[in-house]
Amino acid sequence: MGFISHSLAAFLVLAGTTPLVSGRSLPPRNTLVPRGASPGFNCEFPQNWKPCNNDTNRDCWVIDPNGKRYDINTDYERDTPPGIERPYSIEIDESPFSPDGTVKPLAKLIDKKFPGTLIEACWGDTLIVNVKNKLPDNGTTIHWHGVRLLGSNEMDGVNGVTQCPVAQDDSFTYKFKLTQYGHSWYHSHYSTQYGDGVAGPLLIHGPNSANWDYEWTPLLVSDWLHDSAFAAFHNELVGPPLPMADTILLNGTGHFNGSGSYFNQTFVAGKRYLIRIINASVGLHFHFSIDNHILQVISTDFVPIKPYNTTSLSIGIGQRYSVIVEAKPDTPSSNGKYWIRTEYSTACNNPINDILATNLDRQRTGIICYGNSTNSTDLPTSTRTDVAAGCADVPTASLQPIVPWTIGAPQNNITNNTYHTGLHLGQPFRGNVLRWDITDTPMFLNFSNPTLFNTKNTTWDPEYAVVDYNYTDGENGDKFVYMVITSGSLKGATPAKVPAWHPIHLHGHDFAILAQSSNPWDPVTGPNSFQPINATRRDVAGLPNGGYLAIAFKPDNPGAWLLHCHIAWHASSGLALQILERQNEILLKNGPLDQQRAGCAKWDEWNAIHKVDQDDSGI
Ligand SMILES: *[C@@H]1O[C@H](CO)[C@@H](O)[C@H](O)[C@H]1NC(C)=O
Ligand SMILES: *[C@@H]1O[C@H](CO)[C@@H](O)[C@H](O)[C@H]1NC(C)=O
Ligand SMILES: *[C@@H]1O[C@H](CO)[C@@H](O)[C@H](O)[C@H]1NC(C)=O
Ligand SMILES: *[C@@H]1O[C@H](CO)[C@@H](O)[C@H](O)[C@H]1NC(C)=O
Ligand SMILES: *[C@@H]1O[C@H](CO)[C@@H](O)[C@H](O)[C@H]1NC(C)=O
Ligand SMILES: *[C@@H]1O[C@H](CO)[C@@H](O)[C@H](O)[C@H]1NC(C)=O
Ligand SMILES: *[C@@H]1O[C@H](CO)[C@@H](O)[C@H](O)[C@H]1NC(C)=O
Ligand SMILES: *[C@@H]1O[C@H](CO)[C@@H](O)[C@H](O)[C@H]1NC(C)=O
Ligand SMILES: *[C@@H]1O[C@H](CO)[C@@H](O)[C@H](O)[C@H]1NC(C)=O
Ligand SMILES: *[C@@H]1O[C@H](CO)[C@@H](O)[C@H](O)[C@H]1NC(C)=O
Ligand SMILES: *[C@@H]1O[C@H](CO)[C@@H](O)[C@H](O)[C@H]1NC(C)=O
Ligand SMILES: *[C@@H]1O[C@H](CO)[C@@H](O)[C@H](O)[C@H]1NC(C)=O
Ligand SMILES: [Cu+2]
Repeated sequence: MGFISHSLAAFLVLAGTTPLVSGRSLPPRNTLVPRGASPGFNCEFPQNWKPCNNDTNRDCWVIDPNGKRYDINTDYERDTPPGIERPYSIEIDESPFSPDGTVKPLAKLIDKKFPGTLIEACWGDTLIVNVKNKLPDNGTTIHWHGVRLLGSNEMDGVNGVTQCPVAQDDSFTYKFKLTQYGHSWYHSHYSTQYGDGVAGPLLIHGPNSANWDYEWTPLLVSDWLHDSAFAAFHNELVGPPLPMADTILLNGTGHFNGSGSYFNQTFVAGKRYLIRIINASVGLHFHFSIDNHILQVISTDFVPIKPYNTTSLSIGIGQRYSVIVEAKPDTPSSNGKYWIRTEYSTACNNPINDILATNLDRQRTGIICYGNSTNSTDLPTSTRTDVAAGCADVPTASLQPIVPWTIGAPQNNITNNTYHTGLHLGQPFRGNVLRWDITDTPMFLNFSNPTLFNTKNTTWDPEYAVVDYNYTDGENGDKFVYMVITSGSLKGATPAKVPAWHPIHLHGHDFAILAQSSNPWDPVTGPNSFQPINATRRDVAGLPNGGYLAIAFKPDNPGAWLLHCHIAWHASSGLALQILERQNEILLKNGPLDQQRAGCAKWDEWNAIHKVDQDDSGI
């Protein structure tokens, strides 16, 4: 494993140099080479723009010729620095893979790797990613988790909503501007396919709210199944037993039954490391910690926050955190090695009859080595730090955005926009099985008929779970809509739905968390619990078991946007809806969908022969 942070020369700012870009002649531009960037990568700015990010000023990014700063205090929803186009090309293929020493026969990989190729860009750049499908038995799509895609709903990568699945040997080119910075991941939205390996890290360089010396590339923490996720999903419908993870991977490395290996990295005494964590699981909620080290948390999803310190982080599926970890000042005691722990919450994910659950040692996935301890094969002798327990997100009080939203009263009627998630006992749906839902009809999409082909509709197939959000964000872009999502049904109402913990993810927007409560929702008193001031803002938040989650977002992005549980089994079962935002404006902004139409023709042709067996929502 490469020690990226150490192998690169000191941080560089090259003013006024002409970058060598083959086939393009550019005027001289300023460049900034992020310390942990891949070899040859740099951020580019127009001449006369001055990069200002360095070891002692991580909060600054670039200063324009008039002296205007683009920094951690910039409202990036209004101001983005100019960037360049970043072309990438990735290929999705199926092959046996054994990241933990045991072969998974039907692994589906991006560029033959898991995690897939790091896609790296800078704040303000435009990403252009060509995705080729080489899978023998599946279609595919790529979704850009948490990316705003302002005005680019058709690039969201959701089959049945924004496009058809990409057929075998066909490709699709995603193109969109990056107005946010930080890290995330990209993954397939074709049923449970990302659980078989179709996921990779996304890094958008930009400022940070605290200083650090070295940065690591983003780390996917993921559950891993040796069986195919498609087979495992069948258990979600007909189980118990429900789908079960065999092991946990940290940056694609894990161990199982005595084989496999540990992720490892070195720390130099006294240095500060920026570590970027992503929960890329299909079913597990993690508690991340490093024995005897403090995590200084500086971002929630794509949103920079006021730094706060903790000994462990509770991370729901789809959530991301950036943390700065300061290495101990001198050669440490123990044997110079410390465990990185990625323990999963049994409280969030029961019942799991998993040998993982009985053994916390199995949930240690990484090692930090100090100094010459790198040269020994000994395992760490460090002991467990104070690690969070139970099933809950990090309390919102700890997660205060650097640039808060000012959230006024809702323009919608909350009663009309309250949704009850759950499983209707005694009410089987498609396949004569119980399914999770949020609109009383479990989602079930037709791969061949994406919502974006139906934007003239006035009525909708209930299985598309479309909810109409024909609201505006107002002249100043500061008007909000609220949504209340409950776990189980309304207080006292029948028939009851089975409640559970669900990490709720919204596409195309960040949302503010107005309330996140384990009390049952009460429509009369519930709104009194809303706390809109400096509210935590992100794109995934946990819905407490039996409680409610209230969110606010700006309806500023016309399109059809999923809101779904990020437990892949639940989303596939049906726990999803589509927010149809400003229907009249969708196609006007997005153009004729030529690429989608050509892709659908290829898909229909392929599927006419292969006839995929769709037993899930499709997402
Ligand atoms: C460190 O990681 C590398 C790459 O995964 C692996 O080859 C090596 O065995 C690991 N070392 C230890 C001590 O686990
Ligand atoms: C870092 O940037 C600040 C402000 O731009 C500047 O004053 C300082 O000299 C720079 N430090 C280094 C080490 O380049
Ligand atoms: C996807 O591929 C797997 C094999 O890897 C197959 O079992 C499954 O039926 C396929 N599903 C769909 C919906 O294409
Ligand atoms: C994660 O794995 C990738 C691929 O093996 C490697 O390039 C990267 O350096 C690793 N990240 C860290 C922080 O070790
Ligand atoms: C938080 O942790 C950082 C990094 O370890 C440290 O520099 C800082 O002093 C800590 N802050 C508080 C308030 O403990
Ligand atoms: C590890 O061992 C190698 C080869 O023996 C040596 O060159 C290197 O300096 C050692 N590293 C440390 C950190 O002691
Ligand atoms: C590391 O260095 C210390 C002090 O120089 C020495 O006592 C120890 O044996 C070394 N450990 C390894 C694994 O080389
Ligand atoms: C909100 O909608 C509900 C249900 O349609 C209705 O009973 C209620 O009067 C509405 N409230 C307001 C303030 O319009
Ligand atoms: C939503 O609330 C408004 C009034 O607040 C009401 O006129 C409308 O009929 C409600 N819509 C639904 C779908 O209940
Ligand atoms: C759109 O409306 C048409 C005509 O009513 C209907 O056949 C079709 O199913 C609708 N599309 C969706 C996705 O609901
Ligand atoms: C949405 O609202 C606008 C006015 O804000 C109205 O002109 C338009 O007809 C509405 N569209 C739908 C589909 O209801
Ligand atoms: C909200 O955040 C702003 C900006 O950081 C800060 O000035 C203000 O004191 C905070 N207000 C509350 C109530 O925390
Ligand atoms: Cu769920």
